Formats: sequence, structure tokens, C-alpha cells
Amino acid sequence: MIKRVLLLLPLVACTSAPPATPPVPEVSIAAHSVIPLPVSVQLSAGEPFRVDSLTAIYIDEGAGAEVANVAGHLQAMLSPPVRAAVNRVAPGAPVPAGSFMLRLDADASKGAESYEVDVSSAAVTITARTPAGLFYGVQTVRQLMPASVEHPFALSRRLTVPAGRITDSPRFEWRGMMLDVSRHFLGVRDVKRFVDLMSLYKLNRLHLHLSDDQGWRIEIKSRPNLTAFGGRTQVGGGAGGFYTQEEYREIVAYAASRFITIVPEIDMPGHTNAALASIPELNCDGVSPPPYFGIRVGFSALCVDSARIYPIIDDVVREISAMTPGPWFHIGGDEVEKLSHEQYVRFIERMEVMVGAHGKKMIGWGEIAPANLSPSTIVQHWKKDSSFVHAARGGKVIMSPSSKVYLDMKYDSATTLGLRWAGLIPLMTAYDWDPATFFPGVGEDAVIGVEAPLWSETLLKVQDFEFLAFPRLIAVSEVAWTRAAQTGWDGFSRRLEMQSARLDALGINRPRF
Ligand code: TNX
Repeated sequence: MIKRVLLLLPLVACTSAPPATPPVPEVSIAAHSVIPLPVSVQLSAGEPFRVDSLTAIYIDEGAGAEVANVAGHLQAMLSPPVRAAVNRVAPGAPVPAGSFMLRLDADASKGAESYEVDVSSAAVTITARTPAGLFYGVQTVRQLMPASVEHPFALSRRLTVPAGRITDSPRFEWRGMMLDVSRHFLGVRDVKRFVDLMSLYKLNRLHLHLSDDQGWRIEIKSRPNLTAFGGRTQVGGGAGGFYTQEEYREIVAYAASRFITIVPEIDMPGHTNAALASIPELNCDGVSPPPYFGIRVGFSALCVDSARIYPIIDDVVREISAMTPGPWFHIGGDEVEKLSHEQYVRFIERMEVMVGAHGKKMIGWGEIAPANLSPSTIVQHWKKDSSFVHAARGGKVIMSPSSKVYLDMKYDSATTLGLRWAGLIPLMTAYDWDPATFFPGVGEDAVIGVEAPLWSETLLKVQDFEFLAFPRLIAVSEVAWTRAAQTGWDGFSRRLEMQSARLDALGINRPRF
């Protein structure tokens, strides 16, 4: 391979006399398919690292459980052919030949999620400051291997990693997606599938929209009616469903093991018909409305002026916060048509205090920004909302512009699933934007990151969710991870095309363009 490239060199350098000792060029293979694009990828045409039955995985002797967990993910990915358990070596010891080495490096100048990968024919070394960085290094190595790495049960896999060096770190700390499990419910297994697919693309926040007019999806032990009534409905009138607290904890742990933080949302004070139908005291007249199976928005509201609703809300926030290790609680706050501005703002400010009392930071949709909020609250921009008000007070904003990253919008007019109120969103539209310049008044300093919501009014099963999410979620991962100066549609679409066999191997239901 090297010889061939050297033979071609005189063709491009034929005008000047050859130097006495021609330098051996570092041959760079441009054609890798890593998404999101790393900061630097230098691959050489040297011998690749070959995985075989003697390949071992090493971590340092004193490495903790989180590093061992990442090594476990790597082992599961390679096995077979790699059968050996994860081994330990003395810190600083040379990397044994024929192995993968995962090593923490306390170099404080590197970002928390940054990593480096060094590949030679002898070893693959992944170095990072944190276990999360090691995990992302593993995902990059995964994408550098042939698609058969996604077929763990295939026999005789020939897994190789091209020689080279990658250094990488994310642009934004918040790289998320949202699943609306309220309009149509997704069971634990389906949510885990999304967690798995997200982790391949270095996404790190999964926002679960756990309540809306059509369904309440999380067990609250002190208020069992919420799921006994509100958990049994969905859009169109099917069976609904909800997560028991045990199941929710299972999702949280599964996601955490892949460095994804669950962000629970209980949408209030609007989008509350399922709660209103389950608990009469939440209504001003003390009478529950019938369940709702349609897809209109804006018509429901808690009786915010009544003191009796707050102990109920407090139970909900307390129980969910106690099961959620992540620092955030999302209170929704969108599309309230039934309250005055004063009622709405008073409610949001009261919720900020309550969420804080349960040890969490509040997040809400763009509409909450005009309330007198703490800068530590996060506002989620989704339309021409007031999120710039929050940026002006020094608060952080999650960018979820509906015309770019609402995964429930149709790709084109022929798409049968999805809605179209925010426009059609072909893949290129989801890719081609910069979160730091998109919305006036919300600049680089204010943007904490990007999140792509997947609302489920028209989605009945996990394959429907996948069809709208992929490949647009992959585009969003690059918008969130890669610096704008490095991104470009041509390169992205070429790398995505190269990932086609991988997406097939993963069985992802997606449109072909
Ligand atoms: C707007 S985005 C909503 C949701 C709908 C969605 C459908 C937001 C905060 N509210 O209630 O499901 O549009 O695209």
C-alpha cells in the first residue's frame, strides 16, 4: 500500500528535482466513516491492528468500576473472537502487544469527555481524563472497524482497526434526544434500544417526556391513580402503559452505563389532561375530565391558584427526583392557553423553588423564559420563543429548533409518518445549521448544546420511532459534537453512506434516499 502511494508521488512533484533522501510521507487515508467527525483523524496505510482470539483487553491495576464497565462494553463488542476477561497491568507499564489498553490520564488541560486513540499493528491505546472519554474512544474504534463488529454472533469475524491517531473532544456538553413516551408508550426494551443507538453517536442526554394530555407514564407510589387511570390511555385509544419505579431505575442505570443521563419531564401546568383525569383535586371544579385520545394541544391546565394541588405536585417531583441521579428535572411549561400570563409565571417560579428543594435544577420549554428565573435553570428553545431573555440573564439554553431537529416532522411530502407544522425536514436541513448562530440573542456562550425531540402523536411502534429518528439523529449528533468550521454536508453524507452496512447490521428501520 505504501509502495503504491510512493510510486504516485513523482506525478504530482515532477517539476522539481527529487531531494537526495525523499521523506517518507505520512499517508493519510481520508476515507473513514466516523460520525460525529472527530477533531483530528490521522490514519496511516501501515499494518492495521488485527483482532484475533489472542487479543486481550487491559486496564490499569487501580482502575475503578467505571473504567472496568467501559472495558466490558469493548469486550462485549469484540466477543467473539476475543474471549479473555479484562486484564489489569501496573499503571504506566507498557501496553502488552496484541491488546487494547484503556487508560485514564489526569491531564487537567483536556476536557472531561475528550479522548485519544492510538492504533498500531501492535496495540490500540485509548486515553482519556474520564471514563466517559474512554467510552467515546471505544465508540470511535467501533466505527473504524468493519460493519461486522455490529454482528456479535457472526462467526469468523475479521475485525481490524486502521493504524493511526485520533484526538477528539465535543463542542457542546448537552447532546440529547427526547422520546415522547406519552402520546404512544415505548416499553423498557425499546427505550434501551434507543440508548444503545444513541451511544454509538456519542449522545449523552435522554429526555423522557413522561406525561401529557394522553398518558401518564411513571409510577408515583404516593399517588397511584396517576398510572391506574392516566397510564392506561394513549393517542387513538390503545392500551397505553407506564414504567414502574423499578423499570424507570433500570432505564436510568442502563443509560448511565453508557454515559447517558436521563432527564425526566412532567409537563405542567398545561398538557395535563391525563393527570387531571386521574386526580379530581387538580381541577378547579374538583371534577375530572374524561381521558383524551386526540392530538390537539393547549386545552388543559392545572388549577394553579388552588393550594391543594401543590402537595400532589410535590409528591411527583420528590419521587421522580429521588430515582433520578442526574441533576435535572424538566417541568415542561409549553403551550398553556387556559391561564393568564400572571398565573402562568407565578406557577413556573413556584416550580423552580420546588424543583430546587428536591435537589434538582429546573428545565422548561422556551415559554418559561419570561418568568423571573435563576440563571441555573435551563431553557429549551423550540420555536420563536423567549429563550433569548434567559440568555440575557446569563442562563443556558438547549437548542431544539423545531424547523431543524423536530424528528417528528416529515422528511418530505411523501413521508407517511409524522407531522408538518414546523415544515418538512430533509436530512440536509437537520444537518446544516449552527446552534450558536441560529437564534438571535442566543449565542455560543448561552448554548449548552442540542437536543432533538421525537414527539409520538403518529408513531405506534418502535420501528416508527426509528424511521423518523434515523438518519436525522445521526446528523444532529455531528451538529452537537463537531465544531462548525469542521462540518460540511459533502463529508457528512459520504461518511453516512459508508455507514450504510453498519446501520443495516443494527437493523435500524430508516428511509433510503
Ligand atoms: C409541540 S414542542 C409540542 C408538543 C407536540 C409537538 C408536535 C412542544 C414543547 N410542544 O406538545 O407534540 O409540537 O410536533
